[in-house]
Amino acid sequence: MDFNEKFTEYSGYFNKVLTEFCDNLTCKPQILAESMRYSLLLGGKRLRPVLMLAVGDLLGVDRDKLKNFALALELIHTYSLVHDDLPEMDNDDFRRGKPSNHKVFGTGNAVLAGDGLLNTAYSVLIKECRNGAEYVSASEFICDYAGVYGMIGGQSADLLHEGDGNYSEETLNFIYENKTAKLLTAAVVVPDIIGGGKHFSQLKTFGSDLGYLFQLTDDILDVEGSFASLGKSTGKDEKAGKYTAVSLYGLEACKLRADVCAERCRTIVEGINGDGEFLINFVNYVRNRKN
Ligand code: GRG
Repeated sequence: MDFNEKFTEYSGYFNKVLTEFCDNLTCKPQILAESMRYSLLLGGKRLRPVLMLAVGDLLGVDRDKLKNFALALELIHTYSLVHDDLPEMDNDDFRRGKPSNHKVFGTGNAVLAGDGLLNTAYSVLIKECRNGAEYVSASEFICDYAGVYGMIGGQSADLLHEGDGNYSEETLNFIYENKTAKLLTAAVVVPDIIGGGKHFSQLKTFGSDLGYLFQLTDDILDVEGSFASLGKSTGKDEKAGKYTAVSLYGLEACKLRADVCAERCRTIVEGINGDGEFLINFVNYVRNRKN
């Protein structure tokens, strides 16, 4: 199977899990379930679930053991996008090429849809904890990395420094590491925790490097990408005077940094016993992505 076929196989498996979850979402009033479903089924790339399943395959961890962790992570990721698009945050009218949640359901409902997605993710994780100590550890890891010492902390720093024009490289790294890299790190570390934790530190570093690479390519795409391929507005960072890796290092230096980061990721995968071909191609895909 080539990379695209394998990617489609992983995302197809996950989309079935997600569709079943959406079909069983019967909360009332109807608008709550509808707005949660809207953002979940808007057509995301499912990068985090795909990564989790692929690392599971590399380590020999059954995907049935991972599917609810992948679901929880995608629920958390989707809530973060719904809240990030709000006028009080990044103020984006489009997401994945379609109107953002608040443009369809209104700001109040979008806040609640995000809250509902996050809260339900924790219900899913708490249920997983009944399966044993390693499931508790994996759930704890996701909570920590999505929370105030993770993604929320990164978003808070981003909001705090918005409009500063420029700030230290250290602050920029803090934002990227927490806002972007921590959820990707959770995706690759959870299969290892479930599988016995043999490659914990290698995979933590892989997640951190992959997250930085992802954010670098995000900054590059904001300059070089198009609405047609990204499904969201471009050129926003420069217009808003936002400090990014591109404004700090320049476009070409950013590309070089992305290359170095991708190489570090590939080296880590090569150091793990097993078939790492898909993950190496995943790194190349993130480096060269157009959306
Ligand atoms: C609101 C707590 C809170 C956090 C928001 C999502 C986010 C954190 C910020 C968005 C800004 C941004 C561009 C972050 C980079 C990483 C990211 C989450 C990109 C979008 O992820 P993809 O490409 O999205 O995986 P799809 O649509 O494919 O699911």
